[in-house]
Amino acid sequence: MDRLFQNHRIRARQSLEGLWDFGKLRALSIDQLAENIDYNYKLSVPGCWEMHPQLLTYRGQGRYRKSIYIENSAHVRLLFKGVSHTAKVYWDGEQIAEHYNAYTAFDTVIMDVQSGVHELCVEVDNSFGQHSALHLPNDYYTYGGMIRPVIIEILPLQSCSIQWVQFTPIKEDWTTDEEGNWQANVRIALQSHADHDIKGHIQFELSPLQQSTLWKQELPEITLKAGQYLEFAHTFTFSNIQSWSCEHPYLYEWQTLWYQHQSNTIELVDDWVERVGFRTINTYEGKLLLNHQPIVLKGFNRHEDHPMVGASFPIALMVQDLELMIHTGANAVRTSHYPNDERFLDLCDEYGILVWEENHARGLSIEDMRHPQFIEQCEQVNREMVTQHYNHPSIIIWAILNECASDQEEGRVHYQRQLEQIRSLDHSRPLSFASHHRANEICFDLADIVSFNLYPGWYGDEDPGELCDLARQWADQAGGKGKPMIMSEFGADGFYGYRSPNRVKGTEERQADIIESNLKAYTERAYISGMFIWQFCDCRVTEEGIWPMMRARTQNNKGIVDGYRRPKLAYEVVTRYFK
Ligand code: ADA
Repeated sequence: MDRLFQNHRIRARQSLEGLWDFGKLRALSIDQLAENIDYNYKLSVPGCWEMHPQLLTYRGQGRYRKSIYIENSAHVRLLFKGVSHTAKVYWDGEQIAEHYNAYTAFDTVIMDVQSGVHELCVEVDNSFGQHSALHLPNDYYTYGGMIRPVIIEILPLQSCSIQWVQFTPIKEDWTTDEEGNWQANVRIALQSHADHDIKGHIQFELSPLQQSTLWKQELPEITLKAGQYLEFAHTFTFSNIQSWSCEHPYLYEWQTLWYQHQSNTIELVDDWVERVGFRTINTYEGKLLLNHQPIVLKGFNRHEDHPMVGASFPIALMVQDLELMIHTGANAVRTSHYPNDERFLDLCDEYGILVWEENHARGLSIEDMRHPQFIEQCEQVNREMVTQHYNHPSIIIWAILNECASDQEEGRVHYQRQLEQIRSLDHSRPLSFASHHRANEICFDLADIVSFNLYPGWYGDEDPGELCDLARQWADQAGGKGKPMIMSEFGADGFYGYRSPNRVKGTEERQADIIESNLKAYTERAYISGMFIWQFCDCRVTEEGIWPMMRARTQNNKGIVDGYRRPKLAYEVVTRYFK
């Protein structure tokens, strides 16, 4: 399934996980594909096609096919949690949806589906080219396929469905917390699928996990016109609440229920369950405050990549990554450089791991940012990332545009526009971006937290402490004064198993030395609010572009564990500092 808990108990839904037919598509031109396809392969969904022995390096287009049986006529919702990079969805041969970007979800509703067998096809394209501003040859691999879960839902014909629910915990006063008093602002959206007016009411319920309901409230009856979309918001007050923190990641279930009123009956027709946590996150006088207390983030940059599964992680491997991180004493992870699989975020909520989640953009030059679709594609990812992952208490920072052109006026326009866009979608979390522009950075005034990617000891031989103090000065001079500072990347190559007393670059010893000198400097400095090691695990890089020439074994080898999660020497060093 797509979540780690039952996020619907009333709505009928099923995972479309399994073997799908798959055929490569031959491109006749950029927009035209050869029509006749031989479905020569069977591929697992979710999955990356590179895991198939005959498609190990396939970059291009392909079509997936599956037969779907619908028992009774209904509206059908299809939910794709991640198709890499682009998807065109066909139902009985007719195109019904299109989506760009591997790392955010999309859905589509097919109205009035008759009972019987139907054909669902998904055309997937992981090629680079003019259609794509964000997926480029890069220092990580972008796989092909339906890499995250696909879900089918059955929506009753004359009814409405809950579209989304946003839960924002609020605590105005931390001085008198004995009663566990909290508020929450709750926004929801309803969509009628009926062809006439329908009446009903919403009920909200709050329950600690696996326990009976703590609080419930029924809203007054409303009428929805045929096909009407309706959004509304309420603020509620609760007592006896346990707050969510790293040490006690206390989660509640927030249920939203739609009861439909017929002439003499009231029927529970749709539901939406979220797991929520009561916590606040903000910045104050150079500190990052979680529940009003200063916190220092200690963690890793992590690519969703594994030699056995590519970017399509089963839960067991997500748990393994988190356990390895937690064992070092880490309390945070940065989802470099794209929004992550939501099940990983569910796990972070449960484990109390704090998340810096960022949009999908790495190392774009000003020329890349001039791509005609750059604005639209970025804003779409931002909107989908924030609205889809809004309720995760673990996410405490939204970030954008890693190492892009934030040193130029033309680039600044994009930083400003995107940060404003995210603020308009969510004003409850601080914003940041990771910069490598040192003294030339010009966008720190736009963010809430200043963040530096610096590699002392690896790309240069500066002293990490001196460089860090200098970075604080650069930030202060460039509009970042009074803002918390995070070392968002530092690290070094270390080839797993390459050990040598000469400790040359590339040995596990040298990697451990460099990481140690960085960690020593940052943990000693009170003005540092966070540090993210580059990186958790080695990852594959694209064969296109400069990358194979820059990266031995066509991998970024800076993981403190290798691709198979075997710890390098640096792992123990990190454990000493983080613990
Ligand atoms: C960067 C970048 C990472 C990675 C790293 C490195 O600063 O943000 O994606 O490329 O450098 O390994 O050099």
